[in-house]
Amino acid sequence: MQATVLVPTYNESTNLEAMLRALAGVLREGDRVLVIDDNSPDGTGEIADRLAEKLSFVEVLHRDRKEGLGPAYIAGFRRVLADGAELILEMDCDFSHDPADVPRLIAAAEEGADLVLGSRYVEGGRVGNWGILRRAISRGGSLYTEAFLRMGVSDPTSGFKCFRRRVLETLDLGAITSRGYAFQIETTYRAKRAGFKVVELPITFVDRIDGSSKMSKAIVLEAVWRVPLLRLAS
Ligand SMILES: Nc1nc2c(ncn2[C@@H]2O[C@H](COP(=O)(O)OP(=O)(O)OP(=O)(O)O)[C@@H](O)[C@H]2O)c(=O)[nH]1
Ligand SMILES: [Mg+2]
Repeated sequence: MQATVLVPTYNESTNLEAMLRALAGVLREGDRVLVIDDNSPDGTGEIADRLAEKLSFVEVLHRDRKEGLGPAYIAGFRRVLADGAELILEMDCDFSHDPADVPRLIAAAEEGADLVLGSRYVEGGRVGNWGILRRAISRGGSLYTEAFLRMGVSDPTSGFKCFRRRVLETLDLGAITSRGYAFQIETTYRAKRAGFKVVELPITFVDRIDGSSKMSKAIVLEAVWRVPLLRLAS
């Protein structure tokens, strides 16, 4: 199945080239990468264009401004669905997600999962070098989400995912308005509710080494108020 990896970027000039080269080493003939850049002030968009000229598996989607991960991914989903992608992956550009895990996510989808989650909190999963506060937010977020949504998912905020095309075709992308962590929770919740098979695979997640975090209080608060409301969503 043809796979396209979506890599959203905002100020990832120090990471992008290394990430694309790492993906080149694990993707198969015909697989593609779409970089979704929100007009990064550090020039990531121009670096992406330059790399796309050299690397034939890379394309770039430029957006005018930063609106959060959710709208960036929705724009990316629409683009790659139109281009015929069969498997659509989400992945951060900061090496928190190991490119070496990409083939395992793809394989699990090819073996029958509709949505594969790279999970820190299933048996065999791990979080490296994160401070106590980030660990607590992430763990607390998972427990909070499970308390309201009862999805049976250990790591609902994970941003390392692989969707089968039919999942994204079925979800009403226009109805998804979450921007941060809530976006990851919402897409998985909607997929589960539509009856799709969700599988979690253990991953080791590490903190970024280069560049700066875009995590904010607003992103956490958005998840806090949105999660209970998801149950009411159409
Ligand atoms: N296009 C786009 N990409 C974004 C936006 N916000 C974050 N990203 C990218 O999404 C990925 C995850 O963002 P991070 O900054 O790592 O956020 P995080 O993983 O929540 O936080 P840290 O791991 O602490 O850095 C990275 O590749 C970012 O560059 C955005 O508004 N638009
Ligand atoms: Mg990150």
